[in-house]
Amino acid sequence: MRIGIIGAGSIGSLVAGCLASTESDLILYGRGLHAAELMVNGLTLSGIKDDEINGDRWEVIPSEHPLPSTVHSSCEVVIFTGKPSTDMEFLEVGRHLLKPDGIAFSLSNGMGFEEKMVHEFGANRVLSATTTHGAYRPTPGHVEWAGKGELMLGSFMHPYSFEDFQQLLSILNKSGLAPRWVDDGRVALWNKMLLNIAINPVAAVIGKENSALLEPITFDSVVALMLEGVKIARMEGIQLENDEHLVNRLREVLVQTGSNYCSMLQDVRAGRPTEIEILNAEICRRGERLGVPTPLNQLITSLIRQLR
Ligand code: KPL
Repeated sequence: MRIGIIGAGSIGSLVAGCLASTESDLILYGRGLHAAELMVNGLTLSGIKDDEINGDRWEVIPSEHPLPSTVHSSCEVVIFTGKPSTDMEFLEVGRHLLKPDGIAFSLSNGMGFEEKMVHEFGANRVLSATTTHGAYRPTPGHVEWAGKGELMLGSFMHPYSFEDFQQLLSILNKSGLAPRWVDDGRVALWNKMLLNIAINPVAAVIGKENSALLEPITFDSVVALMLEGVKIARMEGIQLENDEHLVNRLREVLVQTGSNYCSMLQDVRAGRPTEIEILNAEICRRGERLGVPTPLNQLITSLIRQLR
């Protein structure tokens, strides 16, 4: 099976590094020094798994180069693992790589990209997916697998079942990425979204690790932000667990990731664009469409926009 990974950053390189131990054929699309390292010297993987993967294990397409015609319509699966500002470029690369009956999914945080994929490729070629694996890049060509999570895959608009993706799930399983099929992938997407809209912007504003959000007054604000999103999800017909369960899950994640500096805080500190537009701003947009006010998400969105 040929798999294209579009956006070979931390998570993309982790996925590629894990898939390298399977029989899959890999194409990576990335930018800058990191992509150059992946192409010439390969990848050093450390943390949960230590490995050295040779640069000839995959074909790297640097974003600075034109897309080669040799890889046109060659991938059975395309996995998007990139940042929001590059959506259009990524979709174009996906269109170039995917076979006419290929399947696409994204492991990025936030919501809205699945709809864009559906628009681009068709509803029956898009799955919803999320991951709780944690990874960062200490240096170009090196990825630290910091937290072992799982990779959830499920139906987005087209109702698929586990049996339809046995080969892909078995490759992902062999790779160590701990795949789990969920019948309604949209619920999994929303569950991750709810955690990210609550934790990420507040941790980014106060500039502290996740455990600081467990302080009672801060925790109440974090919960209130999440519950605005819960309302939107339910109005969209998503069957979530009850509020008490969702709040307990939020607390649990804050405890489990207590020493983490969340991705939005890392982006703010590095001067990179944040994911606010596909997280809290997306909640506001959906609220506007439904006529549901989302004042806390609006407030935190404008605070984060001003942190740039
Ligand atoms: O997904 C995360 C992130 O940092 O983006 C959480 C779960 C909040 C962990 O830090």
